[in-house]
Amino acid sequence: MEITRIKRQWADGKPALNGWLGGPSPFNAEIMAHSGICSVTIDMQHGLIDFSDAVRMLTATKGLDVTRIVRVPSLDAAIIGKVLDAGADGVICPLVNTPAQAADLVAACRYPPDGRRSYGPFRAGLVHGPDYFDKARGRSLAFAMIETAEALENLNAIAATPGLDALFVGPADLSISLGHPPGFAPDADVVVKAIERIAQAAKDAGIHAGIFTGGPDYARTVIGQGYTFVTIAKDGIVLAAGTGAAVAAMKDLTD
Ligand code: 3PY
Ligand code: MG
Repeated sequence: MEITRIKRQWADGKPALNGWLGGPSPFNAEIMAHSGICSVTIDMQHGLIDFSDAVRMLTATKGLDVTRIVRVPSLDAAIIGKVLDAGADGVICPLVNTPAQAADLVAACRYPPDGRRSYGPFRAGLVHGPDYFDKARGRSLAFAMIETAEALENLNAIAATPGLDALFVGPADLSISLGHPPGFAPDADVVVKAIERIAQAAKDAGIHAGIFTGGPDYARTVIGQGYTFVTIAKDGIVLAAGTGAAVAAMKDLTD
């Protein structure tokens, strides 16, 4: 699998569906990776996941045709390098607010001369092959999260960052930054317009636009706006909803 599944979807002109993992569970990662989803994102920012958990989650999905992304806790070249060395196919970086930060993100993801990533692909070299150095540029995806009013002011300059693959919207942070309650299917006009603008800015810059959604309904709306990487399921939400529905279906016997 030299070309990641996300890139194959994109090459076919189709959106990539992403599953989100916040729990530190290799087995849940494996279950999600078997679901037919195109990619999984291991969330080290708000998830309960540290680096050792992330490594175990990456190894649990080995050999499956699913792209493995890690959302790092912050814009920090050290952790970005570590998750790529551990075999991640890409990085989502929160709170990228300026073109300088976007350039730092790309630099952390790319080996010289394209960036400043240090060489030492301990596990990536094992699973992606001894020619990983040559393949890394084609494999590793860099997503810059647009989730503040400041990022919106700098939107076109961020999108134009050489080497950046995609913008990724955090609708909850974007909403609160614009003065509205957090949510994963925002309906405040200013937020809706901003989300449309972000898709357009990505398109104008020739890169992709991704977003976290609460589920398929809103995902369809944003795909219609041009989003090509769409989180449609999250471990905690799916588990709670599925269990809650089963409990509700038994209510006549239990209440
Ligand atoms: C947000 O909505 O702010 C996010 O970061 C989603 O993960
Ligand atoms: Mg956020």
